[in-house]
Amino acid sequence: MNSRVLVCIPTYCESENIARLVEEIFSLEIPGLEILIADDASPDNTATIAENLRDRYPLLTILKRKPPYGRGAAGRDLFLYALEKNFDAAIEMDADFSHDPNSIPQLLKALGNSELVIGSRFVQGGSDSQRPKRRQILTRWANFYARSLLRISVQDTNSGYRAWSRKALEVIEPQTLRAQGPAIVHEALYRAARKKIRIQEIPIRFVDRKLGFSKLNLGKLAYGYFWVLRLAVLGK
Ligand SMILES: Nc1nc2c(ncn2[C@@H]2O[C@H](COP(=O)(O)OP(=O)(O)OP(=O)(O)O)[C@@H](O)[C@H]2O)c(=O)[nH]1
Ligand SMILES: [Mg+2]
Repeated sequence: MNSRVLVCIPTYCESENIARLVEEIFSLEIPGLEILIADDASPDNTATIAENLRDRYPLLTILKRKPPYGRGAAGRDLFLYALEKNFDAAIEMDADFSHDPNSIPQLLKALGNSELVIGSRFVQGGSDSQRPKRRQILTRWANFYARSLLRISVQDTNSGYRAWSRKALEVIEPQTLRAQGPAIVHEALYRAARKKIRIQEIPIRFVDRKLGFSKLNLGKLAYGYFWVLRLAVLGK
């Protein structure tokens, strides 16, 4: 029997990206693959655009989220759906094409001999060379900060491009994840590492978004740093 894989995509104002992303993922023709989009009432009609694709792609589901909104809360709902619907694996990725959908087969292949696979910019063969230098430095610094404080021997702790086995998802207990913002990537990884989940990194080429706008701002960045510190101090 083929395993069932859920590609989990949080969206806020991704109207210019979402249709092509869904098309590209389904064109990979991976047996057992479904897509779940968790949208936070995007005013640019991202959810409606996605819903209109359902005639062509019945294996696409759209979760129109209610408050509390946020990347973290959406991520938690995506994981919970994967567990509730008994998927064997879940892939989380951004909607802005910074994560190349063509890496999905490699992520799934690597999941064959590990429990959590991270698409990494900082292992051999990976890259983050196309974004403005300022953004690259910011990411490097945030990564150094998280690795040191959380004592996780993963090269790219910030990556939101990951494949989770069902076991790894169960172990992190998504229902109790608390970060509302992007720091959910650290919270989830921290739990997986503490529970001795087998983690593997594979190289990805990370590129800047071409369409739409970044939702990362100073407030979210500061909140992320605070969250990592909080995790390191409290251990949960
Ligand atoms: N549901 C939901 N999704 C969000 C929210 N904020 C961001 N996202 C999605 O999360 C993914 C990552 O967001 P981006 O805005 O690209 O942020 P980023 O990748 O951390 O930052 P950049 O490198 O500047 O693009 C994208 O798919 C966004 O649409 C949110 O509040 N709710
Ligand atoms: Mg992005």
